[in-house]
Amino acid sequence: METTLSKRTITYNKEGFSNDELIAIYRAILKPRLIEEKMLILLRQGKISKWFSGWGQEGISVGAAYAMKHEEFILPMHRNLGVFTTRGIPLNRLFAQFQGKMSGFTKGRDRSFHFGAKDYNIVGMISHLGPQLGIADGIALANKLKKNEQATIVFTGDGGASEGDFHESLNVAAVWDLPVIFAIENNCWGLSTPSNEQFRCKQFIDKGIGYGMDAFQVDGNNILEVISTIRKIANSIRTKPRPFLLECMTFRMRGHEEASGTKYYPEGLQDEWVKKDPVLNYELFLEEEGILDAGLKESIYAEIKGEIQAGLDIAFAEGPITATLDTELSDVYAPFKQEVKAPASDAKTEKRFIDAISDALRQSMEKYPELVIMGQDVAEYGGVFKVTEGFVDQFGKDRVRNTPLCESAIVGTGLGLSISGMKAVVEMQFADFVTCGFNQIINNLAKIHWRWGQNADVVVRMPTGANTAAGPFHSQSNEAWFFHTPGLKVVYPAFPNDAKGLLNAAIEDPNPVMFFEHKFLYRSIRQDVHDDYFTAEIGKAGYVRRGEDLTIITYGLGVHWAMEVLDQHPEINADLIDLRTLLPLDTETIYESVRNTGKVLVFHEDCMTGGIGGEIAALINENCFDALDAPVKRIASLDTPVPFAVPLEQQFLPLERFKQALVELFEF
Ligand SMILES: Cc1ncc(C[n+]2csc(CCOP(=O)(O)OP(=O)(O)O)c2C)c(N)n1
Repeated sequence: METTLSKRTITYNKEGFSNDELIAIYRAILKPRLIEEKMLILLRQGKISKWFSGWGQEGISVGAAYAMKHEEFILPMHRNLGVFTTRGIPLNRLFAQFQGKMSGFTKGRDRSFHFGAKDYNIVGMISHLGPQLGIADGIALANKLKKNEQATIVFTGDGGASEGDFHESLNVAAVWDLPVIFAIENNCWGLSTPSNEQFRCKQFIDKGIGYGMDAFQVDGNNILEVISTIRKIANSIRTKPRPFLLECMTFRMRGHEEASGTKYYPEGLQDEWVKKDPVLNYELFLEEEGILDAGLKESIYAEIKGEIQAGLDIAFAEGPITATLDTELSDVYAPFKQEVKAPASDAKTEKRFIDAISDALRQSMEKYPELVIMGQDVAEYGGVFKVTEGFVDQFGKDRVRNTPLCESAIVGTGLGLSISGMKAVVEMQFADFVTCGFNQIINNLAKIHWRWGQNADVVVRMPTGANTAAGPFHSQSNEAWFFHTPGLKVVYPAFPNDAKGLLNAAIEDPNPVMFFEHKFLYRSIRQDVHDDYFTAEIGKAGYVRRGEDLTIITYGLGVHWAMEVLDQHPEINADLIDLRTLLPLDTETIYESVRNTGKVLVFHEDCMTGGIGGEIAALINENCFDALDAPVKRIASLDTPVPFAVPLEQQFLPLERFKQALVELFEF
């Protein structure tokens, strides 16, 4: 790679920049370049793992970080080393991060730039690229609601902009007038794929009009143009919140990552772009202007190289990380010791399941002014199940937000709110639609605390389940998808009082909670529910009935089916356990009961294969084998999608098979 240029090809406008500032910008743009030079050597020596080069794109990273205020959030991508250095991240920690060492930002759990640093107001990416954009919406929403006159900038590549998250996030930002800058680094390639195989529009700014958003294009290699443009946009949106699309034209000089090479680049293309190098052009400009002389240049080089070497010395001196089981396990969740809150009085009112949910939401909204509810049609319409009816009148539209159809962006927005110290409840219109927000839940909400210590204070409400003749896309039981994911909590009440107490508890908990509400129960069951605010313990199962013949372990609608069938069999005295929380699972209660009865039937509405019943059966086998008088029995729905027609759905559901299995186990 070239280290000098004989002729400048970029024209700079230094109006508004003092000479001192121009030199400060020089220091800032030179630093990531010199780090890269060093990294490439270390990579060849096998001393660091993967490296995603930002060589040739420094004008954008550095320019953006330079233009934004320190207290404003930046959400960078994999080529934005310059964001981290310009924000002043200590280099020893950065290098320790690349080496998987303890003093990095993820305790060795994640690599390269996959980390955030709250002290520096940086939220790092996950590998999936696009989800960053939705998080930026949430941070921008928090800024807007707090009226703190802050802007946010989030990056995407031209390839990442093909993801659905790009569309969803820009659309939400436009509809909600969020103060966020979507910076697209258009470096012409996504891995080996050139732009003409990635998108059909001529340029990204053409998309602005489609989103109803202003769009600017800049020469991303011209750092002064980048800074001036971002300053102008940020200044404007701080006081008049709205999003902007900023397309930064540039080129990726090196391979996608160092090992993958650049064979697919047409001959001569890289040579053309060398002439447009953002660092060398700027250096030449300062020299031509008489702002940078040989002595100053030499001392700046020496100073930065010294800083890099000092950082490397510290990072290399640090020993490899020690694996500690306790730390690994305990960091999965944000530390939180639930204090169960009793209601202030004994007053109770008979309520349907749905009213209890509504009650909890209302009282939590009163308790937490920083809580925001988001979902499709949740505002004036009150949600399709009317859970939030009347909420807009009481809490206003800022806090009860109708969303466009975009589950991924909205879950991401919830996370962004949490990063900004707020709380979010996201309503899935039906639990089935969570598939469209799956990535944000599984890869962002669930892992973010373990990765870099940021909690995700988001509750996702999941109206779930069948028995309503609603067909395969409005009936699924999908709790097992989340049960399998460390970092989430999965709550699934069966009674109105539990629903209220557990929903309040879920909102109180700073961790992400998937809250399942069975739609069939919404209006079919009633119970006396405490009027006052209270919480129930997350992670605690309950006995609905006690008996010594056998144990039934179930949750949700299964509890009510089991009660109904037991009523028809007065000769069977069963322990009926309502799990209430699936993750963390109350194994203590399960084992206690199984040891008392010796026979166990695990029963759920979800399909058999890969269902939670399999896990519970395995745990019982491993932990209570000596207490068992019969094989653990599982009863579940058929391994098919959920059918629409009533006779098909009833055959699919497990009730009839449960009746038979219960008697057989009793007689075993
Ligand atoms: C969802 C997803 N699909 C595929 C990949 C693999 N991948 C990583 S980066 C990349 C190309 C990204 O191109 P672009 O967004 O233009 O950014 P650039 O690397 O050019 O800076 C691909 C395909 C991924 N990380 N995530």
